[in-house]
Amino acid sequence: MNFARRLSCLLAIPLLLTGCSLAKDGILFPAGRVAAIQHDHLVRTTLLVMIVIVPVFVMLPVVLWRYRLTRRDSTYRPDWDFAWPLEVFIWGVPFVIVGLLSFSLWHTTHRLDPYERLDPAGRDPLRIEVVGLDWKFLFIYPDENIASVNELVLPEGREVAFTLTADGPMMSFVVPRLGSQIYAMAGMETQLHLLTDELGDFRGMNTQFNGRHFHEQKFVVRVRDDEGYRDWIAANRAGAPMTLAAYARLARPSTVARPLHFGAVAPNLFDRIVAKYRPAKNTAPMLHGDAPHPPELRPAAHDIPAGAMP
Ligand SMILES: [Cu+2]
Repeated sequence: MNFARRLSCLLAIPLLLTGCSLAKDGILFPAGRVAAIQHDHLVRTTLLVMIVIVPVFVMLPVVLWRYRLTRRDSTYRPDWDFAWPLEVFIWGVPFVIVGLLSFSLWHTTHRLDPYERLDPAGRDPLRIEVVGLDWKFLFIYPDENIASVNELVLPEGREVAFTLTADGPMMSFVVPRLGSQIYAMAGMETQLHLLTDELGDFRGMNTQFNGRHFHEQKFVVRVRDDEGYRDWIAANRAGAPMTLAAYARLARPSTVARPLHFGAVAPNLFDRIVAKYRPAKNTAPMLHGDAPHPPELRPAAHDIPAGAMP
């Protein structure tokens, strides 16, 4: 293989590696306000760091070639030890870049505080309660009194205020195209605010390893216009109610083949799930006495078939 062909093969590698992004998924294709800010931050950071990386990667082979052992005519200055302009350049550029990166990161981090409201008009956000289960996600719409499993439908352009918890091990709730990574833990509540600005179906998942069926803990996020959202709510109402017994069954480690829909939700279900991991009142915190116990954990015997839920 000649040099040119070898070089073109080498250049093809990064091209092949971009294969994953051709699916138009992930942070490079933001579909919401938060993801857009994260995307811009990523691009800005990459460009800033390129100021250092590109010259190094270009000059390293050039210098190696120019001062190679077999070359006799390059200038060689053994007495050289210090030069102010060079020192200022070598230390000054990284200093300025680190400063800019710090400022950019500080600024972006504060803009992306998941507890902060996003809607500039201050309209009421849509409230959704998320419960991370082994190995599915339960979404409760408290204002609509409905719930779904592994299907999250959001109205376009409306701020969504999530409250998250887990009933089992720690979960990491991620919808890459909405820019949303946040952890959920048993007995605790986390908040997350998102604003969608593109219609479509997006991939969501748990990225915190939680056992055997971890890779199946995925869900679909459907961003719909107001009419589509209303239709989904209406269709969802036909589902069976999510009683405490139905929830207890759902919470057992298992996977669901298709999204499930529930037409009503037991009162304060989310708060009950969070409270389950708190010691009962008037009980010494470390004593287990009559404190509620976490659900029994055992491997999934079989998948719950869709529609089999009461
Ligand atoms: Cu925590």
